Amino acid sequence: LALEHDLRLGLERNELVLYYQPQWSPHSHTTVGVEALVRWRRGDRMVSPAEFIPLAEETGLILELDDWVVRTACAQAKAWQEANLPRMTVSVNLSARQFKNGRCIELIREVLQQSELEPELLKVEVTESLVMQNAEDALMTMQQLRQLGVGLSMDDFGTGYSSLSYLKRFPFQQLKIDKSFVDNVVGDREGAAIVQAVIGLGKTLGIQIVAEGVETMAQYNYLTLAGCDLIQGYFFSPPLPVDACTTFLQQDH
Ligand code: G
Ligand code: G
Ligand code: NA
Ligand code: MN
Repeated sequence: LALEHDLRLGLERNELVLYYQPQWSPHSHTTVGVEALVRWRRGDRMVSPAEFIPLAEETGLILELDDWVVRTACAQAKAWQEANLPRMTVSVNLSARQFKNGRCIELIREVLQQSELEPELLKVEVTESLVMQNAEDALMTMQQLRQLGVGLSMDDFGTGYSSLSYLKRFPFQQLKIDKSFVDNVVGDREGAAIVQAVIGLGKTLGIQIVAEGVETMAQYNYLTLAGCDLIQGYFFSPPLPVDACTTFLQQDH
């Protein structure tokens, strides 16, 4: 396959880049974290991971790709710290494949050691559907990550089929309300009620709540008033190339 061949070469030729999307705390009025999102600079085009992650997963290239993502994100977080920026977490997305076979444990242990990043500053985002594929294995991997001191975030919350009891059973410190719910908080009573219930649940269980895909002032105001802990989305900032993100973080405090 041409695309597979190109992606393999792309990895070797350093054509992959990480963008970073700031996460804003309305409470402290600072950026307290970033999510690393991979892009592929293919010729003069920026290719979205939606186009190549599925292929990478089919072919096994995802292991190398995730490896690169974790190393790059941790090194960058460490560099920001050494540049005396405020403490900031960095979140990475891991594929199901990396997560299920527990391979990510060794990878993350090694990368934390090499980068000398405090484990607490790394968060691993896991989707609901991934957890559901094999709950027992996923739980074991999560417990091992927690033992390393790494944070766990449930991504795309509300889009899968997980029961609410999973929130209690799995050691998540953070839950990300999917954009599809954020889209409906303004002017939709039921949409607003769902989001408020999730925020309330987070408070009760001691889980930090992040709203994803916040695009408008009205959404921002609503979510902030409802007690949402962190805001992520175009309203605050799109995912940024590393230099633009550094500038953003310097101006932000
Ligand atoms: O940034 P964007 O909206 O284009 O991302 C599209 C999808 O790709 C999202 O579901 C996101 O979670 C996923 N994604 C982004 N970066 C990574 C990555 O580094 N690894 C994996 N496995 N998925 C990623
Ligand atoms: O699946 P995951 O939640 O990791 O992916 C987040 C995706 O959402 C990324 O591809 C990112 O580029 C995108 N994104 C981030 N903020 C916004 C936003 O405000 N609006 C839209 N439409 N997409 C966003
Ligand atoms: Na994510
Ligand atoms: Mn998400």
